[in-house]
Amino acid sequence: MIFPEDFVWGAATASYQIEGAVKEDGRGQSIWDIFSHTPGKVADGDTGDVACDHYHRYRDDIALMRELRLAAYRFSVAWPRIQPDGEGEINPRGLAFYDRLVDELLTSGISPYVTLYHWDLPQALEDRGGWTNRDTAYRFADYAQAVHDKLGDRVTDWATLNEPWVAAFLGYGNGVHAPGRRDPGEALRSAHHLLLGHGLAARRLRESGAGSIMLVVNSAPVLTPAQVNDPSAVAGEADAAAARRIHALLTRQFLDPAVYGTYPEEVLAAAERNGGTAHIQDGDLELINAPLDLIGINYYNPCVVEAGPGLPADAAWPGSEGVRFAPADAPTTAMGWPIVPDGLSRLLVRLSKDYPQVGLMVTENGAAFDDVVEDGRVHDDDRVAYLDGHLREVHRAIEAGADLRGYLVWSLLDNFEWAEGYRRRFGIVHVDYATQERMPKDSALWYRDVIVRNGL
Ligand code: GBH
Repeated sequence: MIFPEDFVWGAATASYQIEGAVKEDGRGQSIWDIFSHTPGKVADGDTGDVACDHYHRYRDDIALMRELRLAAYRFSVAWPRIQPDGEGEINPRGLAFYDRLVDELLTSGISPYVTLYHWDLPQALEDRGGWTNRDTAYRFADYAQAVHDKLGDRVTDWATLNEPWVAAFLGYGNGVHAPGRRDPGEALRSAHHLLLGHGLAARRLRESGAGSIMLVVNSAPVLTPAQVNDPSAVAGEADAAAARRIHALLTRQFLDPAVYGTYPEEVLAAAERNGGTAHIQDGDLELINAPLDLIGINYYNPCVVEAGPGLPADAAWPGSEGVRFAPADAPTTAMGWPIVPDGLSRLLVRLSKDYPQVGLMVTENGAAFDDVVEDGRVHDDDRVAYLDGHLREVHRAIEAGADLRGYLVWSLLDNFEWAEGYRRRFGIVHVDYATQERMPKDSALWYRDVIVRNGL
């Protein structure tokens, strides 16, 4: 099973999950500093204060990437390192870190993929309403410009936002993520302002000569229970309607405005029921519809739903009234997420048909398992099987005609898994947090061989 010659192989991380050094070189606070230090918000009271100490160890980490033969490394920039107050003055010491990181990557022959926002909003902006405040979108565009001004001579591949669905609906909807607010109307408004921020930033990046601009979404095929193990199962009308609505709320809410400048009617209906649509101003959709090179897809598991007459909306899913979120008949990871590899090919083929003018890249895929260190090794056959199964589906999607440019595993390192803290390990490289020692798991060595062969 050989992949296209120019297929990009790599790994991904995010600033707050790996950097640590939260008080260094003038970094301001982010909503995740405040949230993780609030008792009861993160498992075991974990915080990103030290994380993988990547801020100090990036050289060694890049040496490791090189040993693993990665061609690409996707990382995110911490906005509060660049603008401690979220606006105005640029902090040169914060920018300098990413400058060193990019230079070290390029020297090592690894292409940097820069994500501008992976959820660490400056707390100073949250104090003014965060993403519920329209002004945050404009502040984001200014910040994006500042980062591009510094790195744009060497970085060609840019992503604006990581998973705006999660930022809006877990951050402001069910409150499981920072800033921990719970209001369906605020969540929908935040989603719109995130999109506006994307459009404004994408335009600024384009004008500044950025090579490639991407929006990264968490997406999933939305299936009925019977479709999990039987892709050809035909759903009844009520179940099919539930699945269509959830697909609109999860994926089309972001990709339709970005690619076509339109909102699905399901999103407008959800807004109507939760405070109205006044936050969607004339001209916004045109701004959001900025030319896009790539859609980044983060895939972990399918979304399984059926009709649930009379059920209220889930807090993370305003507009999901009458839908039941159902378990999947499939084995699960340590997160409890079902393992359905062919969900990835089903998703990629569908997106390549729905958005044919934009290329696709798998920007995250991976799994947490209960790793065991034995004689200084982690024999994570479960993770190898997960990755192998999903890569076969990536290959299948390419054969079916999807314009798929690359695959980035989540994650390079075990790291701070948001509300789950350090107890959930997604890395292909094990991190001993007591010593900060890194040790490639069997999955990392397996992945290196896949990259070298450009195939399975
Ligand atoms: C990604 O998010 C992140 O980008 C990354 O930072 C993170 O570490 C990684 O994945 C692993 O979690 O059906 O309401 O229960 C994953 C986002 C989206 C996963 C929503 C679980 C379930 C939503 N996720 N999803 S719900």
